[in-house]
Amino acid sequence: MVSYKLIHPEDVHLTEGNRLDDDEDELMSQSEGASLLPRRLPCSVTTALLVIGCLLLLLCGGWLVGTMFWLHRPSNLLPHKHPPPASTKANTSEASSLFGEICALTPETWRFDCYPERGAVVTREMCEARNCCFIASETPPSGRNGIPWCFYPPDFPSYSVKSVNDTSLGQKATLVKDVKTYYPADIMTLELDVRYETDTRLRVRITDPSSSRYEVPISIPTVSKKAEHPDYTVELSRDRFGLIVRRISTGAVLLNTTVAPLLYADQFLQFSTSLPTEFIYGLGEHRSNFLHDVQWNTLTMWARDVPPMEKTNLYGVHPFYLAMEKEKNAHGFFLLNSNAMDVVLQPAPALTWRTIGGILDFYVFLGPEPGTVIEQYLDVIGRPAMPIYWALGYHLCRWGFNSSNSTWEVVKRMRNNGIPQDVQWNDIDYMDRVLDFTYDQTNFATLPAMVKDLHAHDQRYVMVIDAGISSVQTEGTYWPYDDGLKRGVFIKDTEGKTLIGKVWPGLTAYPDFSDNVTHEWWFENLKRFHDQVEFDGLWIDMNEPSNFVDGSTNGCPSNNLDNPPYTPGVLGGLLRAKTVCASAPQKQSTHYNLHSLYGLMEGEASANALRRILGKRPFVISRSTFPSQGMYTGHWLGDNRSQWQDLYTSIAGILTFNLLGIPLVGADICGFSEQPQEELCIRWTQLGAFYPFTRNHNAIDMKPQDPTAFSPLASTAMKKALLLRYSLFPLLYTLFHHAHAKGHTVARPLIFEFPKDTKTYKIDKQFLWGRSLLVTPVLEPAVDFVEGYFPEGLWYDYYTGDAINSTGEDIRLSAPLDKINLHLREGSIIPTQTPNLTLWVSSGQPLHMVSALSENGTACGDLFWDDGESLDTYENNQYAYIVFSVAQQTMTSQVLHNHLEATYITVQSASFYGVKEKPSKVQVNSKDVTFAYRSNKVLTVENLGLKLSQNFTISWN
Ligand code: MIG
Repeated sequence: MVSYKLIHPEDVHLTEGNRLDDDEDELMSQSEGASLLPRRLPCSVTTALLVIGCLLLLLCGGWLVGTMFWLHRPSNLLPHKHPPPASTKANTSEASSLFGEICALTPETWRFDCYPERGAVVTREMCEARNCCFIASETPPSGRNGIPWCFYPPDFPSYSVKSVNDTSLGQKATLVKDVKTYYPADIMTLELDVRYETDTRLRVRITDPSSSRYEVPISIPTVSKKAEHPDYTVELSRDRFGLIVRRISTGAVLLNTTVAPLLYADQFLQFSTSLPTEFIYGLGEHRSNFLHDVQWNTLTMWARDVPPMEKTNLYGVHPFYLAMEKEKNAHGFFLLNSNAMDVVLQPAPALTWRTIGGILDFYVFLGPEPGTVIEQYLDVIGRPAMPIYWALGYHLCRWGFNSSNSTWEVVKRMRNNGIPQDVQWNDIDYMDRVLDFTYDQTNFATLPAMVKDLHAHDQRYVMVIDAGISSVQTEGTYWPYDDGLKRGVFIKDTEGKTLIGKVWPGLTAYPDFSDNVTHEWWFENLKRFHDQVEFDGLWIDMNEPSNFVDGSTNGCPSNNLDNPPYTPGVLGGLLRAKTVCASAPQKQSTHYNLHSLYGLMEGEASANALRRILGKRPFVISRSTFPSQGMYTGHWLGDNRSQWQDLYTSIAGILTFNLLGIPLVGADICGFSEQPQEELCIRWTQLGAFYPFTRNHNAIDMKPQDPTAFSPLASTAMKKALLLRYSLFPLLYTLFHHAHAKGHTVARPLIFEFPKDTKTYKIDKQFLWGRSLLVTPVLEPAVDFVEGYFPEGLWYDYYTGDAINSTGEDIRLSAPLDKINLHLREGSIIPTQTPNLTLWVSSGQPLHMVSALSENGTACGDLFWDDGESLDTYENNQYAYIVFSVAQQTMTSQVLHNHLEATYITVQSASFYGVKEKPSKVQVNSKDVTFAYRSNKVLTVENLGLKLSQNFTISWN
């Protein structure tokens, strides 16, 4: 009997308390021995070490850390000793009561749902027909989000391992089973392929060796050589197939799929794993806190047009999570699968992947820091594009400007008020009868002129393009449809007729972006429209794709794609809900498989078209997203509301998308639907000034909410926030460079910089830009203060240089209506710039260096600079890169790469926070200069006129 407790005998953690704060001190000291990462910024006491420290951090991003000191241990595929499986055919009452007792031994938190069908009130009969355990628990059978009443017994028929063979990358094994499950088309023989791709990356594929199945068509690295010193081991449980992946350095179990059976039927693929702790992040796109709730929380993935709400599938799909271990290491997990799926989190803690197609193809990333996990994930899916400079300016949009003149009016009001604005947008109301690639010749007659005027003011223009193409215009009057039809670019139904749905222009056809022919047609449409309106970037909306009718105007046929044996918990209950029929064939596969890739494929087509038309870095913002999207587009969080709650949840959304490789992300500032209060809009503009992508957007019929629409006091406060953002452009641009070059996050959760401090694990009311600028926004009405958490160490008020010496505590900060709190972490240097009304103008202005000295007087920072718009400047070496450091009372600037573009910039002033004593003299390049020293230990030197392209020193004593 007792042996049945051992459903997961390998995982010693399962029986222990899993809370991270248990034995914190002990864990701390254990992990510190093993880790090379200091708790503070790695600025060393001597200059030499300092430079190495800065270089390592900035150039290598921590890659070197962690790989050197672990001894190579041959990974093994150990046979596993398990209790013999009990009979599931309980013929006698004795046997069935035995079965009942076995079931009762499974703790509630470890029950893996055997009856996930929505709406089904599962009865004992239904459950036992599946050979599963039935125990009605106290909570009602809420199906998706409660303790399952019907769950797998430990001996549920599963695969066993028949043979294991070495391969050049690892091992292959055959998995077989002889009992079918309750879903049709069980695949009884599987191939398992374990690939030790790198020391920090494991890939596992489980496929059908007898026939090939759909695989996600994104390009991923191929590896030809097995990792030599993997940080992990892989063990195989043979009698009942399961995989256990451990981190060698700590023994932590990162993956243990023996906790529940593997199911692998044609349209039902499922496995579960224990999680080392309840600290789990990622799994977009969902509206939630940054830290996911593991209390029976099902997150369904299937691209869907719906205003964000909790616990529903939303616009994008990202089957990736980052998890923290007890030892405070991080790892990542990516299931490369695009079919509709449920991800079930339960308090064991454990996680179940339940997908209805494709194959099981997954990666484990060993980190061990949160940031390196993301780098490793982006090594697989692709790193984000370097944005064109003005992408980082202020964007103003609304649905319902209603005319080009009223759009233009707002632009002019912004200019007259001296409020920064780089980009003006239009929503669908610019179009003629909402037809893509047209504009309303009456109400938007002056659109081309407005765009010319924007360009004359170094401003840019972006307009929306929807996915659906009107299919009912008189033949010969609407080229996009006529020509698309000729070239066969539209998605067809199963009978080969163009599939017709309904969106804003009425009846529409949907371009099949999985076909290259469509990309060419898309390019030509954009080119033709660009000949009329010289737009600079694209907003691609409704690309889930969205449909006002379910499936098509003819519904969907009844077949196993439109009505699969199991449908994940998608909003609306059916795959066709508010989109096109799953059965629709597309060039590369069925819509069933490709649905959630629609936004990715349209994004790629759009970015490539812009490259060709403009010859510059493409700017595209997409609503629907999938892994790899960051290579082509940014994202906004969709149709939020003008509510304080939406202000708060936007932070989690932004942080999550930074983990998912789409750092160019923002929420609609001041809220999309509903009318924002002035106070909310001020606070939102302040927070929004720190979204990597900053756009104010508003729904039709709502009152104007641009910065000029409010009282002078309000618009002054908003202007102040935006000027602040513009002054930080050199820092933000540099952070995007690191995202592009190394896969770093831009808007960064505190846990990424302070993984040893468990108090940061839940924080989603504050965040960092990069490693050092802490943003603490006000998220509630009627307050003039805000509480923020300050990890242990010195922090400096960005505006004054006043120091806070935190022991790792919550600190109350003053936050009058016109202020957002910003703090600089000790040890950092950031480049800032005199702001102007556009980034183009700002970008020629002088720099101001702000250094926040650590306790021992050191700091480091860097700057990436190029012409802001040319393609592939980093790849083509057309950029400047400068590293700054402070040690022994000397700031040094070191030009590591020098491209002519940077020579026109000067460094005009430098401030040093935390200079303990008033210097007697200050020298710049060994010449005495005047300086100011304030009692709060801030040293400032001005009027420097230093060329950025030449090394310099500033020293004091
Ligand atoms: O069905 O284009 O999320 O930003 O303003 C609504 C009109 C279509 C949805 C987008 C929103 C945009 C709106 N669009």
